[in-house]
Amino acid sequence: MDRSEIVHDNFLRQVAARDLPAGHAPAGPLTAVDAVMIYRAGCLSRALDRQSRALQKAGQGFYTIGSSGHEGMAAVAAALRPTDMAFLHYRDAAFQIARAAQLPGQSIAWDMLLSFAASREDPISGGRHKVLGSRALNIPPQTSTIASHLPKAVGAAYAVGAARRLRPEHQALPDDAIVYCSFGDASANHSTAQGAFNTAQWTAFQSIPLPLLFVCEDNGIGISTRTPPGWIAATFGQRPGLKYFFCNGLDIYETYRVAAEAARYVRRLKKPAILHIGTLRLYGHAGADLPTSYLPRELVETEEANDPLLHSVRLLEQAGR
Ligand SMILES: Cc1ncc(C[n+]2csc(CCOP(=O)(O)OP(=O)(O)O)c2C)c(N)n1
Ligand SMILES: [Mg+2]
Repeated sequence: MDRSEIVHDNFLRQVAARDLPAGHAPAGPLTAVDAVMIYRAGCLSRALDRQSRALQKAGQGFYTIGSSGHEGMAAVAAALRPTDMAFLHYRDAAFQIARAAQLPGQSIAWDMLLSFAASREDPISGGRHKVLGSRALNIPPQTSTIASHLPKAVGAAYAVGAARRLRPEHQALPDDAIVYCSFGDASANHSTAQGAFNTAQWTAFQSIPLPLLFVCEDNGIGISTRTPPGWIAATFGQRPGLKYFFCNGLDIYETYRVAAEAARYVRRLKKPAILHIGTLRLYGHAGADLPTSYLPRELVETEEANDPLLHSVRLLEQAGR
């Protein structure tokens, strides 16, 4: 059976039986309204992943790399402003959906489905490819060429300070905007990514403003190659000029709290930071691959048992929502 069906069946059965994975109690500044919005964004993201597979089977969709396991990114979006330009990892559907909830008049599910179907009416790619992105939401569209968006994000963050110094030119973002840039744990090793981190650090080291929040979505794997345990914390924990934060991406309360703290740091000091988010990847890399062919079945099942949506149901219930 397809792992996406297994995850879906587990979700329905476990929610009905209140058989939910254990974890910390909800804590922090996340409001009830935002907690529910974040959960709903995660549910829509999950439904779109399932729909992309159905569309592919029907010959109507062409892209199945999904966001399942990364639903906690909705909590990061909630901690930012829609004017904070966001360069997104391809698993950030929940981020985009949550950001759409911050602006009136958005039809985000429809727009994303047009993209899945490679429709020429897709407002962001015109049908060229399935991409995340939205002009209204300040999400420039990216390809899935890993790490290619990191140098662009560094440039955009530099431009926030440059626009202030060179009035009245090029003032595309508010003076107190920050730039957000997410990527996967394997992408972090790419030389293009390394060049972007170094440029950000080199700039910050000289106290040149660079309000940039990097986010590493660490699901422990890149396609079928596992990241050595502890690598992301080890490599990012002590970089000069790049402050390190960590949160558990399965906990929307913790993710919101730490993302808000990291965003506040970047916004106030106009210095770059990196938020390392512990997450997991459900259903393999894309529709075409079978994770149990390259990972031990027990590991796949342990991750499925930690479905972030199940954690969110528990957290919302514990918070009395
Ligand atoms: C420049 C480039 N090289 C290789 C690939 C093929 N590729 C697609 S996804 C991926 C691994 C990404 O892993 P990670 O950054 O951990 O993100 P995840 O899919 O786990 O969220 C690779 C190597 C690519 N898309 N772009
Ligand atoms: Mg990964």
